[in-house]
Amino acid sequence: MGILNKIAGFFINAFIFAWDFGLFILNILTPSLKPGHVVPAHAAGHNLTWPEYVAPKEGDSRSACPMLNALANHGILPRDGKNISFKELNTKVRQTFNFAPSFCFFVPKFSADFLNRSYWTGRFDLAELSLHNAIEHDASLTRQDAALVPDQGKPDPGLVEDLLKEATGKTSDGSPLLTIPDLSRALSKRRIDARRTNKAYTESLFHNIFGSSNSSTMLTIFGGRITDLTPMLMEERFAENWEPRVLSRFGLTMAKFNGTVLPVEFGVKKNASKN
Ligand code: HEM
Ligand SMILES: *[C@@H]1O[C@H](CO)[C@@H](O)[C@H](O)[C@H]1NC(C)=O
Ligand SMILES: *[C@@H]1O[C@H](CO)[C@@H](O)[C@H](O)[C@H]1NC(C)=O
Ligand SMILES: *[C@@H]1O[C@H](CO)[C@@H](O)[C@H](O)[C@H]1NC(C)=O
Ligand SMILES: *[C@@H]1O[C@H](CO)[C@@H](O)[C@H](O)[C@H]1NC(C)=O
Ligand SMILES: CC(=O)N[C@H]1CO[C@H](CO)[C@@H](O)[C@@H]1O
Ligand SMILES: CC(=O)N[C@H]1CO[C@H](CO)[C@@H](O)[C@@H]1O
Repeated sequence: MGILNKIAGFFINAFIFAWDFGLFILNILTPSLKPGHVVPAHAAGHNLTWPEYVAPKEGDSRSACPMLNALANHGILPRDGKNISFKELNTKVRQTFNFAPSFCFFVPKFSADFLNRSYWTGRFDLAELSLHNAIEHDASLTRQDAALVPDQGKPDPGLVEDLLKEATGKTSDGSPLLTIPDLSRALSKRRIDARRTNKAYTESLFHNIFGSSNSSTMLTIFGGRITDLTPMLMEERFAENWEPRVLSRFGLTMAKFNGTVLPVEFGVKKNASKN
């Protein structure tokens, strides 16, 4: 990457983090959205009704990300998972999951960069996002490592089952709930197991933090609810009447999200050093 690109990158990131922090403050100052009204009018999923789910067909493109695959399975992104613009990814993730616009720009921009494409004009197929050690990394919760299972586009039902049965919490209506310690425990088990079974296993602080971030969305956007996570992780399908559990008017900011991610990652470390 040229020096000018590096300088531009620095300013773009500084701008995104300042923007994100501004939204974090606005969320504190403004009233939350009402349950049942999180997905905006004119977006798929508004009024708790999602477009039809169709399981992926032979030849469709799918990624290592359960939530993005669900967008394609419901036709919110193209059903074949192909020829998607980075800008479209930004919009659809914001409308569907109530992530803040700062986050929804940051991750697709990061993806365009690692695919050497322009965020503004570039297009991609979902499977391309699974480039190993870009975002995709070893010891995921729903996929075997890429060295063992090269097709990262499908969940591994055994791994998903292991994760869901870690849930020790209860919602007020008594249904099972995944908690921060549950997620830390699941991640440390996966890291130990992946290190043992995959000769090509790699781990880095960068990917550990991203692993914790990616999985912490199960606690924030999905509120840890096992009844919603089961169809999402097993079939990459929205539960009936699903909506994001984050009610902040400007969506889930990176600044706020860090408050979940760091305790999860810290919990993994503590558990690992005890053993
Ligand atoms: C904005 C664009 C997004 C991109 C480019 C993206 C990309 C990815 C990729 C490449 C992975 C695989 C990482 C691994 O190896 O485990 C992943 C995992 C994951 N993503 Fe996304 N993602 C995006 C948005 C989202 C959203 C909006 C959510 C939740 C609402 C989400 C939730 C997750 C979860 C829970 C995992 C972990 C799955 C596992 O551990 O097996 N992602 N994502
Ligand atoms: C929202 O959905 C319910 C049933 O799911 C329906 O009765 C109602 O008319 C819908 N409201 C709007 C504004 O579309
Ligand atoms: C991808 O989409 C763009 C914009 O709609 C279109 O111009 C292009 O022909 C498409 N490419 C393929 C391979 O379908
Ligand atoms: C992007 O470009 C870099 C530097 O030229 C290269 O090392 C890398 O393999 C390219 N990545 C992709 C996904 O093509
Ligand atoms: C969130 O944490 C990550 C890594 O821990 C850091 O790189 C990033 O700047 C933080 N984001 C914000 C908005 O504080
Ligand atoms: C939803 C989420 O937290 N996605 C993260 C997954 O990991 C990538 C990079 O490894 C991050 O940029 C995303 O924020
Ligand atoms: C993977 C791992 O070592 N998990 C352990 C985390 O800590 C709990 C309780 O301290 C153990 O029961 C787990 O086996």
